[in-house]
Amino acid sequence: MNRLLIADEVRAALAEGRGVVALESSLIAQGLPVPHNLQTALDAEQAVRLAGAIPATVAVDGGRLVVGAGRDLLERLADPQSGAAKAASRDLAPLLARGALASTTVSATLRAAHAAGIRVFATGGIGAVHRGAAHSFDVSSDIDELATTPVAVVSSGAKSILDLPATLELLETRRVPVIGFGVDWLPAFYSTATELPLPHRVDGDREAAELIELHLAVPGAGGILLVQPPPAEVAIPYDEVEAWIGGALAEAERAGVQGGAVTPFVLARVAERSGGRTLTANIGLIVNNARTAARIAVRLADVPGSTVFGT
Ligand code: PSU
Ligand code: MN
Repeated sequence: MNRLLIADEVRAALAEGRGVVALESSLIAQGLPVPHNLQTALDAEQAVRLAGAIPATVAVDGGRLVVGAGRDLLERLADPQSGAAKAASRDLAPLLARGALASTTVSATLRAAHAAGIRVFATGGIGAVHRGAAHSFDVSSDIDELATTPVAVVSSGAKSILDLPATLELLETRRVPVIGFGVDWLPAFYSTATELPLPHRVDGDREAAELIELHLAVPGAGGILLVQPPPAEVAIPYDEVEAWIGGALAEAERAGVQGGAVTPFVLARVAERSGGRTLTANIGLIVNNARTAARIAVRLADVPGSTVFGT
C-alpha cells in the first residue's frame, strides 16, 4: 500500500521541475490559536503562490502521509474539536497505522518532504534544545531529523522559549549548517537578533539557492538551516520577550507540563502575557518565511544541478 499521498498539483509541479515549498502543520493544530491558525496556514500558502511556487502543507490523515493538504484537511487540522495529534517523525508509523488525524512537526514534515522529492521547507521556528535540557533531556527531534534529512529549512531560527546558545552548539555537533539569510546574527524568533554570531551568510535568493544546490550535492549531506529575522514591523525587543518567557516557563513547570505539550503550552502563555504581540510576530514571521522559501525554491528550480563530487 502506498502511504504517501502527493496532491496532484504538487506532483505536477515536481514533475515539471517547478518550485515547491513544504509547510508544516503543527503550527496549525498546536502552535496557533483559532482562528489565526487556519488563516496563517492559508496566508502562508498564498505567499508561496504569489512568489511563483506551489505550497505543499504536510499532515497525517486516514492512514496516509499527505503532501499537499487540501482546504478540507487544513480546516480539520485547525478545528480543536477534531483533536488532531502532534506527529514528530517517530510518531508517523503508529499514527498512520491507526488512521489518525495528525499535524506534522518539523521532524515529520522533513521526512515527508524528502520522500516526495521536495527540497525547500518553511516553518516559523524549529524545535530545539529546551531551557533546562541538561536535566529534562528535552531536545526536539527536529535537530536530529535535520541532521540526516537532505532538505533546506527556512526559519527564524529556533523559538526563543528555547535555549538558543545550546541550540547553536547542538546544530554544530550534529553538523547542520546554519546560514544567515542576509544576517550575521542568530535571530531570536520574535526578536530581530541575539548576540550569537552565525558561521555563514548568504545574500539574496539566488545565492541561497546556489548554496542549497551545492550543499545537497555534498556526499552524505543532511539538511541545511537558513535563518532570517521576523519582519521589522512585528519584531519585539529581546528583553521584553524574555520577561514573558520567564513567567511562562515557570507556569509550565508548576503545571507539570511535559513532552510534546511543552512547546504549545509555553507559546500560548507567552502570547497571553504579551497581550497578543508574540502572536502577531509569530504569524508575521511564518508568512514571511514561506515567502522567502518560495523565492528560493523558484531560484533552485532554475539552478543547474551540475555539482558533482566525482572521482
Ligand atoms: N514554529 C511555530 N509554531 C510551532 C512550531 C514551530 O511558530 O508550533 C512547532 C513545529 O512544528 C516544531 C514543533 O517542529 O513546534 C516543536 O515541537 P517540540 O518542541 O515538541 O519538538
Ligand atoms: Mn520536546
